[in-house]
Amino acid sequence: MSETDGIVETVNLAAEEGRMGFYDRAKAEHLAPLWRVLHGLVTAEPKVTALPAHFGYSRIRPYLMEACELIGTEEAERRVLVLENPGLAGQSKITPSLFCGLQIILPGEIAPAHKHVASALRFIVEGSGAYSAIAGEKTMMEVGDFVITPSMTWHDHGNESDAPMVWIDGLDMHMVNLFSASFRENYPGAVHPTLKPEGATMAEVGYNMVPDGFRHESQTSPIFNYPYSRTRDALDRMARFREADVCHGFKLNYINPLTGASAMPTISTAMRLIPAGMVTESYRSTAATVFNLVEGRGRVRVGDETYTLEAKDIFVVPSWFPVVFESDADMVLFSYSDQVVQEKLDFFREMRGNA
Ligand code: GTQ
Repeated sequence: MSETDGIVETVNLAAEEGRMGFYDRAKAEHLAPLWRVLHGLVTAEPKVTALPAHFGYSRIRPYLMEACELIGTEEAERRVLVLENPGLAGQSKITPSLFCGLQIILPGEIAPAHKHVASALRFIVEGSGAYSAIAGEKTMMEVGDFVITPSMTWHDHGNESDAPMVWIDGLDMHMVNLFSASFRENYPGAVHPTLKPEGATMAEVGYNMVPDGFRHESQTSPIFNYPYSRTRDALDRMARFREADVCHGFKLNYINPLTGASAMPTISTAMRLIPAGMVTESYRSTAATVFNLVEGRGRVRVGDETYTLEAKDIFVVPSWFPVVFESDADMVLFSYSDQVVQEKLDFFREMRGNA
């Protein structure tokens, strides 16, 4: 990409020679001619720098185990291997707006308490019996659970089981940093004191009822663990009487039960079931999306790439890349994306089929 790739097509290139002196003098005042860059800034179609990518869990897992031998959670604060988009190397980005990491925590370890403006989601990939403590309430985590750490909320993680626990960390930190709005604090002590018994929040807001006078100021859902057992059950029952969407199969979006809005204000989250034998119609949208295959087997086509998927694999569909799923055995896929932000800002766009 050269400096003038964005030059407006009507600009007379021969005449530009005579304007160079002006451009140089303007530059000294930190002024630049828009007509030399405009069409690189306001493009006719999305200029996508991220690439499709597939992270096979069986290939990655040994690196997570090796990291455990090399560094502890106290020293690292969070023992995470960042999944980097090959088109965005060195930026800790899975897409321009989203972070994706795999965090591993061994029996007896604690990831110390801290809080930050960035919101985080955990999606459990391996193990059981580790907990996340969020604002003083613990939740035990199982494979397929979707757990939320809202903005500026104290959180620590611990593993009380006898096996390693691995989860996906999805964060919106790159959105926060785009606006130079990041703050972080470490808690004085490894763990935050317990303020509520386990299951308290689920009792308050998890049964389509709320305590009289219940108040919740945050835009993030008060529910911070959406257990897989319930999600899976809902998908199963839905698949018995609804038609599958030709592009998405059976797709359920995670919502804030108090408002019906996205469970997190900055990250859209969903779980879908693509029944065995289904080949979806091509779909593309401006929402860059990270997927994790929870169960099942099949393939996904992202642009010109085809990936064979095994359970626990992660893959990325960048903005505006067409995606097609081919399911061999009932595929259950978790996804997170920046769709909700684009919708709020009125620029989300999607295209179904090859239209
Ligand atoms: O668990 O708080 O992967 O703050 C990156 C930043 C995890 C966390 C990450 C974080 C966390």
